[in-house]
Amino acid sequence: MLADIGDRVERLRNSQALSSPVHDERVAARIGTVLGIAFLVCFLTGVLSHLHQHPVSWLPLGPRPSWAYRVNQGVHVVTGLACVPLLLAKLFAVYPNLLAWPPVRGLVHGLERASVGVLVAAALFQVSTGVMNIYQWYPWGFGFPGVHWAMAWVAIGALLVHVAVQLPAVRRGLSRSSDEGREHTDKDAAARTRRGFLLGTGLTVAAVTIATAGQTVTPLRPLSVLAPRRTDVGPQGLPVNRSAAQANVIQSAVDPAWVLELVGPGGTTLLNRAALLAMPQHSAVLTIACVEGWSASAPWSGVRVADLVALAGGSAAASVAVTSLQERGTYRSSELPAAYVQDPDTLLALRLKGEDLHLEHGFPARIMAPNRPGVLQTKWVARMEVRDA
Ligand SMILES: Nc1nc2c(c(=O)[nH]1)N[C@H]1C(S)=C(S)[C@@H](COP(=O)(O)O)O[C@H]1N2
Ligand SMILES: [Mo]
Repeated sequence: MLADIGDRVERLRNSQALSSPVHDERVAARIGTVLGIAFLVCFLTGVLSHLHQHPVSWLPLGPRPSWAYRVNQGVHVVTGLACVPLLLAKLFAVYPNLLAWPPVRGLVHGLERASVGVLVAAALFQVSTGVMNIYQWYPWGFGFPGVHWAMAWVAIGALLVHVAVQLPAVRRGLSRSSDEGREHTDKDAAARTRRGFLLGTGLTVAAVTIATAGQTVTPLRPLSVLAPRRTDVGPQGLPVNRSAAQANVIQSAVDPAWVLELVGPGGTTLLNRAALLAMPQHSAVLTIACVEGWSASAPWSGVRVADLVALAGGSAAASVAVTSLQERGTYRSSELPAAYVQDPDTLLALRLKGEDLHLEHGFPARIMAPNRPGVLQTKWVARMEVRDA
């Protein structure tokens, strides 16, 4: 019975339908190397993004350089999207190997096969949920960031095992030119097919990159046919991520009785918009750099957070906990570590491009700081609590 299945699988594997010069160690090694590098860069930028959002004492990420998070996140999304065609091409190059019979030859081989299964599943999960997140389509019932973070470790672990096991094959594959053919008769045709497949994969990666990178690289904007966001479209010429209606703040944000509740060692101060506008105003070109890859810079102005901290009686070592009028949702609150608080460009922004802040961009007041993930640029601020170290 088993032998029978084995025979059939073997016949299928060797059949004309499955045979292609593309199912070749050289093709797999080349695509695999590029995929491995893209995956690793995507992983590392993902870890950095996570540490920006969940600060740790051993890696103090600060407000400078101001462009770092935007570049990090652009690279994360670009390399993640590049992994989609690379992963599909790699799977196509090697899939007859997945049909090898018997499927498991002993313990080590079994573990190696299992790690490939985990790798393929985790990589497909990461790229597909990542793409769905960029397009803000959430058909699942779990919180995206937590699961994406956990699965990244599963994927990178399986990748390291896979690379270690396959290193000899990768070396062999890379050292042989993809032109030399094994079969004499159709050697040239096979080499041409392999070259064409590699070229096609490369062009697909380039096309995906060009068609999406314009959401942050302005000169590429006209070519960004696949990018979900145009960074110059929206109220005051900026995109909106979470709208006032989605956050359920349409009424509370325009209530004339709105005051900022500023809590600190010196007690609680209530400041309305007029009082905030009467304080020294500071302007800076600041960037919204969304985790989803798009970013947009504009001139913002408002009160320096450091000035508010001083007013509340906080020291230079104080951090600030920010809470929004928004009553529910992960991004209704954020924390400004001391390094951000002390940066002269960290603002409680009241105006954008010389106009009052649009409701969609966080009216009456929002946090804007350099080198900060978009998710932490809290809109519709209600309360700031100064916490001295
Ligand atoms: N209160 C609140 N602030 C928020 C969010 C939110 O969901 N609630 N979303 C954040 C995210 S994910 C981004 S990218 C920026 C987008 O700012 P914008 O809509 O002004 O472009 O706002 C941030 N501020
Ligand atoms: Mo965002």
